[in-house]
Amino acid sequence: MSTTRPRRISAFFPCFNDAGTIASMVIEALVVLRELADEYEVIVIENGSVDYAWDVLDELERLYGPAGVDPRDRGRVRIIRFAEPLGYGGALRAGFAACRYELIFYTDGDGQYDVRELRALVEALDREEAAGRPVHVVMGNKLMRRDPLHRRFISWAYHHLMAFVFRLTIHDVDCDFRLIRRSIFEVITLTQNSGVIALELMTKVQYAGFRTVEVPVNHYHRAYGVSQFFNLPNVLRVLVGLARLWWWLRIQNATGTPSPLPDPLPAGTPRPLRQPKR
Ligand SMILES: Nc1nc2c(ncn2[C@@H]2O[C@H](COP(=O)(O)OP(=O)(O)O)[C@@H](O)[C@H]2O)c(=O)[nH]1
Ligand SMILES: [Mg+2]
Repeated sequence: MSTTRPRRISAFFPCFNDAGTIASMVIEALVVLRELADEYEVIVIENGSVDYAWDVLDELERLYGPAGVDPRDRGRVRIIRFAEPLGYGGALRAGFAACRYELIFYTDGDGQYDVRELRALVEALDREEAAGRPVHVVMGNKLMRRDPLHRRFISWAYHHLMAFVFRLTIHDVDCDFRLIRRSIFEVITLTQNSGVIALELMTKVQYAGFRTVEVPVNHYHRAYGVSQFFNLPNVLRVLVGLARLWWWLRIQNATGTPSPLPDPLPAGTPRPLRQPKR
C-alpha cells in the first residue's frame, strides 16, 4: 500500500477543443512527474476536437512519442484519439483504462487547474501513509471557483443537492483534479459518459469504503476556449445520467457495488481515426 519510492504515476488529460492549453499542461506534467515519480507517463484522450488540437497533439507526439526527439521523455507521452464522441465521462473512462501505473492523476485539459499542484496531492498521500493511514483517493478541493457568477451558484447548488441526495461526505463533488489508486477500479466500474462521471466516481468510492483525503487547490479562469457545460444536449444528458445513477445507487443498490448499467466502452481499446473537420 505504501507509496514510498519507487513511485509510478500515470497522468492523463481529456482534450476536447483544448488546443490553447493542452501542450503546456503536458509539458508541465512531464516536468513535475520527473521530480515526483520514478516511472511516469502522460496520456491525452482526444475525441472530436474541431479547433487546432490535432496539430498541437501531433507536435507533442513528435517531441515525446515513441520516436520523440527529447531523450529524457521519449515514449512517455501517448496521444489516444477516438473517432466517436465519447463525452466527458467516456473520455475519463478511456483515460482510466489506458493508464498503466498504480497511481493515476487526471485533470481537465482546459488548464483551469495547475498541474504543478499534483505535488500537494502526492505530499498528502505520503504524509497519510507515513502515519499508517492508507489512502485510495486524494481529491482536490477548489479554494475558489473562478467561473462566472451564475456558474458558481449552480455549482454550489449542485454540490449541496448531490451531497444530500447521495449522502456524500466530501466537500467538492466536481473538482476534477484527483490522484487515484488504480486498484480501486478492481472494485468500481464507471459507466457514465457525461459530466456525471465525477459524481459517480466519488459516490462509488465512498460507498465502497475507500479512504479519501482532500487537498485545497487553485482554480483559474479559462484562458482559452469556452466551457461546454451550458449546451442543452449536455444538460439533458447530465439530468438523465443523474436520474439513472440515483436509481441504481440509492434505490436498487444501496451498497454501491458496480451497477448493472451497460458499459459501451471497450476498456483500453481505442481506435485510430479520421481527421476532424478543420
Ligand atoms: N470528450 C469530451 N470532452 C469534453 C466534453 N466537454 C468537455 N470536455 C473536456 O472536459 C474538460 C472540462 O470541460 P468544461 O467545458 O471546461 O467544463 P467546466 O470546467 O465544468 O466548465 C475540457 O477540458 C474538455 O477537454 C465533451 O463533450 N466530450
Ligand atoms: Mg473547465
